[in-house]
Amino acid sequence: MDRLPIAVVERETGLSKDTLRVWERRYGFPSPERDAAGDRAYRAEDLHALRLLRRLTDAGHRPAKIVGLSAEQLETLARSGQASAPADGPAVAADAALILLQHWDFTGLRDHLAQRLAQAGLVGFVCDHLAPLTIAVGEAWARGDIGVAQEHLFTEVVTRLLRAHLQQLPGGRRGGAAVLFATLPGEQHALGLLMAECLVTVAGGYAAISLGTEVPMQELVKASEAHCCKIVALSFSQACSSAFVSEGVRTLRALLPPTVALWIGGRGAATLKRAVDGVTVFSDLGQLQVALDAVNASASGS
Ligand code: B12
Repeated sequence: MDRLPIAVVERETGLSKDTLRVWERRYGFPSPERDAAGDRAYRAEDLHALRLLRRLTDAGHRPAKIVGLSAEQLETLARSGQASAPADGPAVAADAALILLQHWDFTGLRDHLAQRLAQAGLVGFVCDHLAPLTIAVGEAWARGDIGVAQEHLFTEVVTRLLRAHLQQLPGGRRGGAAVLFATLPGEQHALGLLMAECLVTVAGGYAAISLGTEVPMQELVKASEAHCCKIVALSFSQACSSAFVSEGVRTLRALLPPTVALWIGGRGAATLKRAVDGVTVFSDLGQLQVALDAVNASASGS
């Protein structure tokens, strides 16, 4: 039978190691075995209940009331959704895009977002509309208002829309400083990275090269050499543990030549406790925009 280390359970459920240990102590669930080294070893079949618990506690249910319920009881609770959630739980976002997604209206969602993009321009759309909407979609998924298929649909619609728009922009490949965009193995979230790529492309003066998600570090290094990259940009979502971010960043930094800058962003990046030489942490897209504006200003001044 499969047994999982605590780090894997943390990544798979979004429940922190501390929460897992506290629940074990207080409520007796989960109750991992110990492996040969004495470390906690969780049953793979407990993941389902733990994911449900994550969703329900995010929706406002108190752990004391629900940790320890069977997976079937948790499923029933999750299915009953808002009816059983406390009245002050997060409201279903009124945003039209979320409503379209909840109704599986793929073309409606595409048209709605395309209209917003046309109105706001790429930077305004990404920073003011898409970034908060993406968070709202994640919250709707965590509450059980939408399923994984709808989350995938959202990602698909947004990715196609932004990629189609990027293709129409004047390409910056020739002469511009090459920036490689990627995530490390284990990080599947790509929308934050794509949003950062949009801002860099619009800023001009850069050649954005997207390698997508889960790129092995050695391959990233090879790609950066092949493209004579000036910058490697990584994204770490909220799903990344601080240990994953810290280890990934430090290892890649050591593999890249010092002449290549390493940019990191996303909510997970903010968990990097100590500054690492040669690594710039962007707390949000606004900070990236400020940095890009500063580079543009000094380039036009010189
Ligand atoms: C879409 C999505 C998915 C898709 C991803 C598809 C894809 N191709 O991208 C799929 C279905 C695969 C998925 C899977 C999972 N997901 Co998910 N997902 C999301 C969602 C809705 C969007 C993710 C995203 O791209 N966010 C982009 C933005 C919003 O992220 P950001 O970190 O805030 O970054 C911002 C800036 O900092 C900046 N930025 C980001 N990167 C960079 C980089 C640079 C260089 C710069 C300058 C700036 C920058 O841009 C962003 C814009 O504001 C989020 C919701 C959320 N809040 O992020 C959940 C979310 C991240 N997922 C979550 C979870 C739990 C998971 C799974 C573990 C679920 C599971 N058990 O299978 C897996 C993990 C997969 C993995 N190993 O990576 C949780 C994490 C909970 C936690 N730990 O706190 C979230 C928060 C949902 C939730 N509310 O519970 N997910």
